[in-house]
Amino acid sequence: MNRVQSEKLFAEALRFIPGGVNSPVRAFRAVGGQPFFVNKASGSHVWDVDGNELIDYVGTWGPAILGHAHPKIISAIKAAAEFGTSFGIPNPLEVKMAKLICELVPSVQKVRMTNSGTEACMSAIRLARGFTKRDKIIKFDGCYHGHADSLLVKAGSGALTFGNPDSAGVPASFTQHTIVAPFNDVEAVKAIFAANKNEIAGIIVEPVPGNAGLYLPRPGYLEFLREITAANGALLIFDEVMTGFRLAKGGAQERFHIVPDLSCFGKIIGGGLPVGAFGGRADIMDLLAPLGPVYQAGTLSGNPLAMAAGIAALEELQFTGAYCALEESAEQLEAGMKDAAKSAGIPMQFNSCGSMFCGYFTSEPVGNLADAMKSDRERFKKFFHGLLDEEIYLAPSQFEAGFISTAHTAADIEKTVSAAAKVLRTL
Ligand code: HOZ
Repeated sequence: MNRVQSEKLFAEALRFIPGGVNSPVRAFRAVGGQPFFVNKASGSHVWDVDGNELIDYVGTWGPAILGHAHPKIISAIKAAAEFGTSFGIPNPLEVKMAKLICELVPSVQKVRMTNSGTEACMSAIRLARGFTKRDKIIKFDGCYHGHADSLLVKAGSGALTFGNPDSAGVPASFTQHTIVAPFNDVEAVKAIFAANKNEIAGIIVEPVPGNAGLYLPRPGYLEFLREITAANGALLIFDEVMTGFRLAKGGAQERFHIVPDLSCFGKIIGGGLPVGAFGGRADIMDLLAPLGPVYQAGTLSGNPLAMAAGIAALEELQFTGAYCALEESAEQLEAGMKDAAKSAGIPMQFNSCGSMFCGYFTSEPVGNLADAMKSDRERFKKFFHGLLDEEIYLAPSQFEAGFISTAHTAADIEKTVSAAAKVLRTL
C-alpha cells in the first residue's frame, strides 16, 4: 500500500506536534509503524492522503454511529453555521438537546453540556463529592474516564497502551482519594466500602468497559454496584461516553436495566463535533453553579454547531431502526470472526456488546483488565497490520474497542471477515 504522502506529513507533524499526533493512541506506537493521514471519510469508509480506501471500525473512536459525514448531520451543521459558530449566550438548540437527552435516558432529569467526555467525568466526580460531602471515589482497573488528574489512576486507553496507567505530572496527593478495584469483582468493592465507612462519594464505572478492549459486566455485577452505593449513601456514576446512545437508545443503563444517579456522555451526542455532557437526578444536578456551590463552566459548552450535529444524530438514531441494524451487523461480524479464528486454529476471545467489539488473542475468557493483559499483543500487532494491508482499519491498540456503524454493509463485513480469515492463517 502506497503511503508516501502520509509518511511526509508524519515527518512534518513530528517537528511541530509532540509525537506527531493530538491524541496518543493515534500514533500507532502500540502496533508499530506510522499512522496514516485521512482527508476524507464517508459512510463506513475513510480515504487516506495517498488515495487508499479503508473500511473503518474506529468510527472516530465512537461518534460515527451513523457512518462518517451523514448527510443529515452535515446539513444540520451547515444550517447552524449560517447563524454563527458560537455565542457564549444561551441558544435554543441547547434546550432541545437537553430535552432530548432527558427523554432518551430516563435517569437523567437535568443535564449540563461540556466540550468533551473528560470534562463530563471530571465534573460528575466533583458534583458527587459536593453532594455527598465525601472525598473518596472508586474506579476500576483499566476503565478510562478521560484525562483529569484524579481519574488518571490505573487508567485504560492510551494510558494503558503506553504502560503509564498512572500518569507522570499528577501529584500523589491529587489521587489519594481515588481507590481502584478490579472490574467484575464483588468482594473487592465490598472490602473497600467496609474499610472506608461513610467516606465514599461514589463509584464511577464504564458499565461495559471499552478502554482496555471490551469486556462485559458479569450478570448481576451492575446491580450489585447499584445496591452497594445506595446502601452506603454513595452515588453510582455511569461513564457512558462510549456506550451512551450506542448500546441502546438509552445506553448501557437501558440495556442492563440499571438506574445510575449520574451519567456522563460524549461522542455520539456531538455527531462528530467536540462535545460532552453529564446529567442525572435533579436534586444532585441542582447543586451546580449558578444554583449551588459546585462550580463548573465552559466558554464553548452548548456550542450551536455541536448541538445541531448531535440533535440530528440522536433523531436519526431514534427513528430509523438503527439499533436493530447495528445488532444484525454486529452478529454477522462476531460469527464470522469466531469462525475465522477457529478454522485458523488461533485462540481468540471475540467479545462484543451491541455494536462494540474486541478480539483478544487468548484462550481464556476476558472479563477484566488482568484477563485482557493475557492477550498475545505481538499477535495483535500482526493481525492489525495484516488487516490494514487488506484495507481494513481497526483501532491501533489491543486496548481499544471497535465500533460498527449503520453505514457498515453486509458486504463490508463479509470483506472484513474474509480478510481476517486470510490474515489469521498467517499468524
Ligand atoms: N481516548 C480515545 C479512545 N479511547 C482516543 C481518542 C483519540 O485518540 O482520538
